[in-house]
Amino acid sequence: MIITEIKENVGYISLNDSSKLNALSAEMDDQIVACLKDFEEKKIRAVVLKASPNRHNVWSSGHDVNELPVGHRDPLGYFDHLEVLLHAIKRFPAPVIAQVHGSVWGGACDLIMCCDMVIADSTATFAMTPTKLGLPYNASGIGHFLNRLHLNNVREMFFTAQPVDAETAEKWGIVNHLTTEEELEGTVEQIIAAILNNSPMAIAIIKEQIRVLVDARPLSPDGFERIQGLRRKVYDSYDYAEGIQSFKEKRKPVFRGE
Ligand code: YXS
Repeated sequence: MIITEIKENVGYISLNDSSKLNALSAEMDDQIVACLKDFEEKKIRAVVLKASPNRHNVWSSGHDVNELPVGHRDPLGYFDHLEVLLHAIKRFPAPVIAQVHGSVWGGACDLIMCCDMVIADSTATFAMTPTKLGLPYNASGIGHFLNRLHLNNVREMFFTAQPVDAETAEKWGIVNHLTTEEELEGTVEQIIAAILNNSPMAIAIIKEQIRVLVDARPLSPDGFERIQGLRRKVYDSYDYAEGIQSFKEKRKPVFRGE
């Protein structure tokens, strides 16, 4: 599912499941989480998350749709394997840098948003797809986008589910640096070289402070319960079942708004 490597205190993780275009299956999520635990024990100073090239030029096709519950169960609960992976990335005590070549879809977009930095080349696109499946994204996931992008751009990504091209992604702030395909690796290595010059303890603490500060959103109990109730309405809906079914049948969904 993944290829891992350690070179001079830097850990490299390559998504490597070309059969489903690096879909973030539970197995792949768990392997990345286990690798991060190993990297932490080895006091790795930076992690690069990238994808092995595939014929479809897809970095990751997002959550494995075949593993999504077909209704009547929260599809993105706190302990869903993908959510556990996102927590692990946010809490890893060193910078996690996404190196992106190719298209990024759905839950993989959220994964990118949880990385500390994103370096992408001109082939990169980013699509946020829950509405394509009639799926109620979760509050923490939407928060990852709100922490990074202007509100109007967050709405455009979620409401259109259209891929955002590399140049727009840089303009919107999804990407730290946009490079040519040839410059991608070199640019990532330059960022890492600068990181390795600095105190790993100070970096780890400042990363955790940033996480605590950006995740600190006041939410009333009524607000929490309203969000959960609205999400249940969606994952219990005809539209969600139709979204999943249409993907599996490789046809365009016909939504009813109920
Ligand atoms: O038909 P076979 O068996 O060869 O399998 C096909 C696809 O079914 C499979 N595949 C996936 N399997 C599980 N989960 C996926 N996310 C997924 N994506 C693809 O990979 C094989 C090759 O795909 P194919 O023939 O469509 O390749 P293509 O080059 O024509 O198109 C590549 C994509 C990525 C444009 C296309 O596969 C696609 O649109 N995939 C779905 C992207 C997407 O909507 N992902 C979001 C998943 S749901 C999620 O992440 C969150 C829950 S949410 O939606 O809330 O964000």
